Amino acid sequence: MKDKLVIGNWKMNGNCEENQRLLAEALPELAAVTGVEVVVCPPFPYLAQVGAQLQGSPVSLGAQNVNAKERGAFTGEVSVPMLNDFECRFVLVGHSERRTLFGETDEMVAEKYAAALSGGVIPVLCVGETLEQRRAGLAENVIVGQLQAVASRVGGEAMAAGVIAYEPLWAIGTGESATPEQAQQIHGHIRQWLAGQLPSGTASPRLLYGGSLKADNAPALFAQPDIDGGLVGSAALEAQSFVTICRVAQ
Ligand code: G2H
Repeated sequence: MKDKLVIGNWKMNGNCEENQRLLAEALPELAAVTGVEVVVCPPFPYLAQVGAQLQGSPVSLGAQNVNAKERGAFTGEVSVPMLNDFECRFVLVGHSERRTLFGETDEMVAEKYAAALSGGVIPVLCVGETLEQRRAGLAENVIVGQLQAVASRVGGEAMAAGVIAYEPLWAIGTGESATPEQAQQIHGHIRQWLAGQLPSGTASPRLLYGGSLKADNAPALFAQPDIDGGLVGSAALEAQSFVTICRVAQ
């Protein structure tokens, strides 16, 4: 069985001093966490700083976004080869903030997923429904549509090489996480969909829950059979909260 995976998504937070302090407090404690792969995703300008501080620790570096093109006239964008230069092991693709605030479509997300995979960076595909979609009984359809868009681009089998993060939009940054039952229901559905894509015997990718994941709700969420870890936002900015979440995943 694959290790659990906990990813801290710092979003547009931190500065040189805060990053240094956060990691100085968290890393010694994270060194004692076993059976859990831990990743932090700082903003682009801090990849070098954070990468240097992670040297010799078991924590990996990730990025929050990437452009699907390798190079060229794309002002303000960052490519997969650039992430390789900083030894980013993971990259988030299709986070709901990218989709809703920056107009990323399913097709763009699929291109990013494909580019990351072919460049050797593990894509963490974020999917999730709005509250309106959930109320209309469309949550599962929306999520399968988001997954299908990527599978159509890279082939169903390539879904095994990434990670999937279920983040219901109504739970993101609201302090209101999905209940363990709600999360498990969607995770179970995703697992079933994956089984239809992957050749039998292929290990399923890890399925993370994200959306107001905190030290106090992590135990019940991580106890669900199809939740293999978490994508943590605001709680990843506080060393003890993040360490506790990683410990709970053990
Ligand atoms: C969802 C999550 C991390 P938060 O966006 O990706 O953030 O834990 O603050 O809801």
